Amino acid sequence: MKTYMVAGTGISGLSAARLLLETGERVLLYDSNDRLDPTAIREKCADNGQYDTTNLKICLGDMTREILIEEGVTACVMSPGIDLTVPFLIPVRELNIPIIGEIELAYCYSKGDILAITGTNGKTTTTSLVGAIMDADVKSGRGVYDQAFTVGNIGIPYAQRAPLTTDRSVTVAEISTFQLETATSFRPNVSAILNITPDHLNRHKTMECYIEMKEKITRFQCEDDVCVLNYNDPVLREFGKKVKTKVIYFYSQGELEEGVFLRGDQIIYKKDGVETPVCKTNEMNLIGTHNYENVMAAVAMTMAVGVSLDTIRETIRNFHAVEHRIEYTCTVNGVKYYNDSKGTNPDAAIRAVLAMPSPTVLIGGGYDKQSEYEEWIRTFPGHIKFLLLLGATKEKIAKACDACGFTAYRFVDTLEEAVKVAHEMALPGENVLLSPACASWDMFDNFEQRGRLFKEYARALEKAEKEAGK
Ligand code: UMA
Repeated sequence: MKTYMVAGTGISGLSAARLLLETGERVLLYDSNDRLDPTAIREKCADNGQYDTTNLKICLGDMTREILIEEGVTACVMSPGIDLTVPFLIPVRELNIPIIGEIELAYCYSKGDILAITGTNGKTTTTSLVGAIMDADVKSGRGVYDQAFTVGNIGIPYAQRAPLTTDRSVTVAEISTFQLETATSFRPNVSAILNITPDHLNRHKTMECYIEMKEKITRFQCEDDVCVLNYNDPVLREFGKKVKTKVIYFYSQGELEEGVFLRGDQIIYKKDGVETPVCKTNEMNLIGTHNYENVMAAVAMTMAVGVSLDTIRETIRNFHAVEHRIEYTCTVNGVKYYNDSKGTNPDAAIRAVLAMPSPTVLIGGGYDKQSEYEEWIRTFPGHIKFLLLLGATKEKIAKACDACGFTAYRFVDTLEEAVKVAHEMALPGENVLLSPACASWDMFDNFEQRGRLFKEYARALEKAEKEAGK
């Protein structure tokens, strides 16, 4: 029996701890937040008695060399949200205790094929679509796999599903750079890098480090594996020349000799000189070029593992936008409300701005990831009639607005106030869009909570309108 220190008591840490306890290891579950309640953590980990927590010890606050030695810690499993420069890792490194991430741990206990998706934007949509295609492949009974699992940054920790995988299963994983940082052997059979634009620079420091982290998804892949890359992204187009795996490009701006591309409104898969039409963009429920790219990446990945074109086609046609991604919420007084809480960086938020069909009141601002906002603001003319700013970045964004000559903005203190003011400002036929271009951690637990609250406030307006008999 070995002792693992599992750092972080969020969903990754709890899942990693359960996996280790199930496999007979001892777990020191650690969180630097000493205000947490150890009894509540133990109960959560036990999950209504489903897991035996006899070999679980909980430790909060400071981590010391003495504790690590006393507990006999032999490996440290990190949750992705924890920065690798945190002080508690100093004694861990001094004692030469190996540090891995929850993804790496899960991978070590996982069987079957793995399709892994990374990229700054579109990861969740692409992962959901690939997951849906693999589910349909399994359901068809004539497919390549017996079981499919969708895991990772999308919200279901890989460690939660890894023990269920088999030689005949496939795991579709959304992988963030935070998760790649602590990967030491993670080898997907098919990887995809959708795009790379500046994000999380407060953690990765430079764009070079961030790119290196994204490219790490291919680091342990072999020649027989596949890497799917966006030909429209100059960094990825170049990267395709040096990667040792087979490369399949997808491209929304022109045609390819081989790969998946858009000709007019038709997505085409081309291999060995043979062109196969996949589907038309107007047959899909997703809108915007960025979404067509996500679909093309999904086509490339699932064709690479031999899923039938009929299954791929039918799933694409039935697929809907994921929650918090330009998600239509309701209409109040002729104004459409869209929740794009997952627009957590300027690039993602630009896509939402460009997708708005008529003048829009935008709600932006949030946790400071040291992003630059000028490019986002420059897309406003013709789309955004007013910007309501909240959160830690509101002043920084206001300065960027002034520098770009965009003056139609004002500050609000809460999301509820933002929705109220937006409601007063938007005219029938216009839109209200929550697409903050920032993470949520300054005011909310996560972007999901922020998005759900936005929808709650918008729906309360809708209800009030109905009750008033309008
Ligand atoms: N903690 C410490 N010390 C620290 C910092 C944090 O002990 O210095 C503790 C906190 O007190 C807390 C725990 O760590 O108890 C939180 O761990 P976590 O932030 O890794 O959160 P999880 O709940 O495990 O969720 C993580 C991902 N979160 C992050 O990467 C920030 C989730 O991605 C992911 O869905 C989940 O694992 C399952 O894989 C969310 C996310 O925002 C959606 N991801 C970023 C993004 O998409 O931009 C990368």
